[in-house]
Amino acid sequence: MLDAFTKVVAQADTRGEFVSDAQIDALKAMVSEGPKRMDVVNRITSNSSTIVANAARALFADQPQLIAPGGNAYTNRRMAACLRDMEIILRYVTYAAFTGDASVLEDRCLNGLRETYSALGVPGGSVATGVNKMKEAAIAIANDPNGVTRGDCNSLMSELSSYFDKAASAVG
Ligand code: PEB
Repeated sequence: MLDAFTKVVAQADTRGEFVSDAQIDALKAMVSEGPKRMDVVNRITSNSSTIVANAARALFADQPQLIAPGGNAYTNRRMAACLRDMEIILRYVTYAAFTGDASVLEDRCLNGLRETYSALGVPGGSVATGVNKMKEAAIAIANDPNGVTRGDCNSLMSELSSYFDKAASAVG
């Protein structure tokens, strides 16, 4: 598991180079935007149940066959597993946003997930749809300008989107 700093060091060390000015500038910018990043993580974390529940509801409204007899989320056991999976994915997205690096998400959550789903018969495309719904909800909450000092969060939001996109494309 890496964060934005250890990633730069690991890459520089592999090449036997010093950390470059451009890399230092990028990390400096990340530090100066630290409070925004923490706020984003905090907002998503404290709204995680709502994000998961609403995304799941929207997924089942779009794909009612999942909860019909024979569907992959049919029975309480499978429904619970599905909600749990969405929560796990969201949790790892918040870790990636916190550390500013996707490796924790990739190594500990997405690695092998497609194969797990295909072995279980869980439709990966539907999981990807669920992840996209969580992405919309999470960004709406994280980027809500009400009740906070307004600032430019565009680059943080596109970084956050990229973690959801990675998760969706890992299974979809
Ligand atoms: C991944 N998901 C399931 C299992 C595993 C994961 C390992 C099998 C074991 C179990 O049932 O608990 N676990 C999960 C994960 C990590 C992990 C992400 C990362 C670290 O350790 N069914 C649907 C929807 C979708 C879904 C499309 C969006 O119809 C999910 C939710 N996952 C789902 C279901 C099961 C499952 C298991 C229904 C149970 C499948 C079954 O037993 O038939």
